[in-house]
Amino acid sequence: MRIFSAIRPTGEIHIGNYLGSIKEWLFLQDKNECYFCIADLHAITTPYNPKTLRKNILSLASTYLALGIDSLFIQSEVKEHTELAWLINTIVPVSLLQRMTQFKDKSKEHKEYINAGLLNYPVLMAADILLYKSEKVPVGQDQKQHIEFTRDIALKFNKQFGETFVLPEILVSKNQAKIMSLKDPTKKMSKTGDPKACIFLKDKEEEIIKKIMGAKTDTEKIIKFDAEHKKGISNLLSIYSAFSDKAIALIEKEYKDKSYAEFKKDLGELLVLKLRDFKKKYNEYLNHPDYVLDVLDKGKKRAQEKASLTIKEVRKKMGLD
Ligand code: LTN
Repeated sequence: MRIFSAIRPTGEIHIGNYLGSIKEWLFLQDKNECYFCIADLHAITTPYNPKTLRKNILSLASTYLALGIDSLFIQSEVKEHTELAWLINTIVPVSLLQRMTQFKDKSKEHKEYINAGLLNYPVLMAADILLYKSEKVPVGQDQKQHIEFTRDIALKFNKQFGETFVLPEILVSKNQAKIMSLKDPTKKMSKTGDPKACIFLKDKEEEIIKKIMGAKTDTEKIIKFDAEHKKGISNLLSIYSAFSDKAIALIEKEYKDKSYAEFKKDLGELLVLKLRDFKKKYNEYLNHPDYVLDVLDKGKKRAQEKASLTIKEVRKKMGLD
């Protein structure tokens, strides 16, 4: 199967990102033709600092490599992405773009930064996906509308210019853990909220322990999964289970007569141990930028090979060649 996904190089990666998507990519990478992309052209549609963008890209690449993802490339280095985005722009109704949820949300969030790139964000995303004739796109539920948009555009193009694109499908993993904020377990863990509510992969060991010990739980003192009434402890159980590969029922049994404090202490130590290995590898990659650049260059060439074939086909169908 051909698979495409991307992540924007904005901010740090946290355990919610890791358990929610990256772990799944790792699994997919083994058995499929995968294209994983660092979406720098999407990152510049919201306010950002040009002085740190490149550093963020390399840091994100090092993070992925440390986690085992290596079918990696940088979006802006494969020019076919922008070319295809322009070409399909010409069949996209503006009203459709104006109705997209993310556009409306981001426009509210950055009132002074409502640029045409933000409006056209879904078009570039459709180009990312269609360029590789991707069949499946592993993303979070929040991206569902973008994938549906991509299908609609692919269908429209195929009708207008002849069968060209594969209609991609969203891939929602069954065993994907949705990790919630440690301070408000009704909300998703997020890199933009309270830093005490979020564990970043690069957090210091004492920070990890402190954040877990300070996580919100209920007053019942029973370690039991109940996503409705015991959201806090259920979230911690999910994290424990995902990092230990133990079933939640087994963990509940092991902690039957133990306190929340004991459970949190063990969870903190488990995370420290798991993330220690990651951080060691991450630092090695960060200290060897030549190696990282080489991986990205190979990724670029591999992506370009596929992308240029699609562009050729599209140009021909649209009468440009
Ligand atoms: N919009 C996505 C990132 C993204 C993407 C893509 C995901 C850019 N291009 C193509 C899947 C396929 C996000 O913010 N998570």
